[in-house]
Amino acid sequence: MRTIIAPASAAVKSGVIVVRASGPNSFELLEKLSGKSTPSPRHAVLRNLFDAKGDLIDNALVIAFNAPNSFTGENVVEFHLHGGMAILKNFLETALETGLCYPANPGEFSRQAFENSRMDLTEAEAIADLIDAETNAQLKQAQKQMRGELGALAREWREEIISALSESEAYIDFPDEDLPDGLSARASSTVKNLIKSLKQHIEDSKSAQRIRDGFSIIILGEPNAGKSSLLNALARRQAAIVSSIAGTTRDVVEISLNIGGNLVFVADTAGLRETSDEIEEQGVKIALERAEHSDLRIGLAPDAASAKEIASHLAAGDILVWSKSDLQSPDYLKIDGIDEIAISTKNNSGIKELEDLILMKINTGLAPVSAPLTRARHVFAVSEAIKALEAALDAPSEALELACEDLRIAARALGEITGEVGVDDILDKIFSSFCIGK
Ligand SMILES: Nc1nc2c(ncn2[C@@H]2O[C@H](COP(=O)(O)OP(=O)(O)OP(=O)(O)O)[C@@H](O)[C@H]2O)c(=O)[nH]1
Ligand SMILES: [Mg+2]
Repeated sequence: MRTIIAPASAAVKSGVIVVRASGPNSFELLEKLSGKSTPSPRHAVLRNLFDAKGDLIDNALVIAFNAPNSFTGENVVEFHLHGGMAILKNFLETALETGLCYPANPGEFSRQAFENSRMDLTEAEAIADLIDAETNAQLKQAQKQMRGELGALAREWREEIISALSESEAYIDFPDEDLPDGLSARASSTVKNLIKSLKQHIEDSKSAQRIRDGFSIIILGEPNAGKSSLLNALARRQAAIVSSIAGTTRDVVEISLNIGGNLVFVADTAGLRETSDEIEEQGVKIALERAEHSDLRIGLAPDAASAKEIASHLAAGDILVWSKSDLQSPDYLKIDGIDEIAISTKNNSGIKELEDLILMKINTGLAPVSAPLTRARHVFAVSEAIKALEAALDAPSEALELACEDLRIAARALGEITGEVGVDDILDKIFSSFCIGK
């Protein structure tokens, strides 16, 4: 393990900047910079730190943590410097000049912690999510994962497969016994139950990923329906251009909002119509494509003809909004599963009601679940495991070995969630998405 160093707090002018060194040389580094011995672990002490010429860099608070009782599992020293840019620059240059340490790569501290079994991959990801969290829902979810809920569940699933596997392998090892048809009744019932629960988790993961990545809403409607006006009303600022010229919005204009503690993205789009304008046509195409992948569609229409048209792009659970209610009253279509509401951005009526309705939809779509799969990586691993488990159930009765191999594949896929069967390039990819100093 190499010794690494990087600011652990933002490297901006501030009261204090914390620089962290981690690895076998960290104590020697502290001794070299301070000219004194390493203080007893976990005790904050003041030390003068000097550069190579013997000039004072800073009088800093330092804390040493001895392996394995540190964040990374290595010897760690935290240098709490006065938060000035010249101090930080001098300090880092001097530290690197000693040849005792290297600048840390993104995520390298967490990687050390992972390599030293201080945490599994899901917990490392949770730290990244915790730091990135901007809403309360994101924070709660990251805290859950940091407590190891997902890691524990993944291990439990893996153990169930391994028990089914060892039971089946016993038949192969003792061929004198009567071979069951395929997996034994007990093993296949374990596998069947597991598939059910894995599928349920994939279903639930949609909610978890929406919490982490944001809930997406798209506004659709014919040109001039008032889409950009609605976006601006929700944003409470002039986010998109509004004009009486049909075809004003051509690209997707997206804003982020915090609605009821949830991260929500609202996208305004080009008005839907047949057009000979190449750019507008592209805008319409993009709007329709995005609508399919959005969590909620708001169809906007000022009159019955355009309401009927826009309703064809909506699905159950979506909202049909009658716009410009100051000009005409709505003639509700009363389609099953579609909520309808009338608004006017001109006199600000119905906006609050629409926001309440949106929040209700978000809350149903974001119901927190226990130990959720929060990343595409987790969902992929679970899907691979399901495929392999289904193959194990389908294996021909005379080929118990094949079924066992499928079980092994499933166990390996689930092991990737916690990193127990880590492939180096996967680990590189995950940790490099973290920031430096994490
Ligand atoms: N009376 C009235 N006019 C409105 C209302 N909302 C929007 N408008 C007007 O309708 C026109 C079009 O509004 P936009 O918000 O630009 O409509 P849009 O759907 O974004 O239009 P495109 O970007 O061209 O697709 C503008 O002149 C707005 O001032 C409303 O509630 N009442
Ligand atoms: Mg517009």
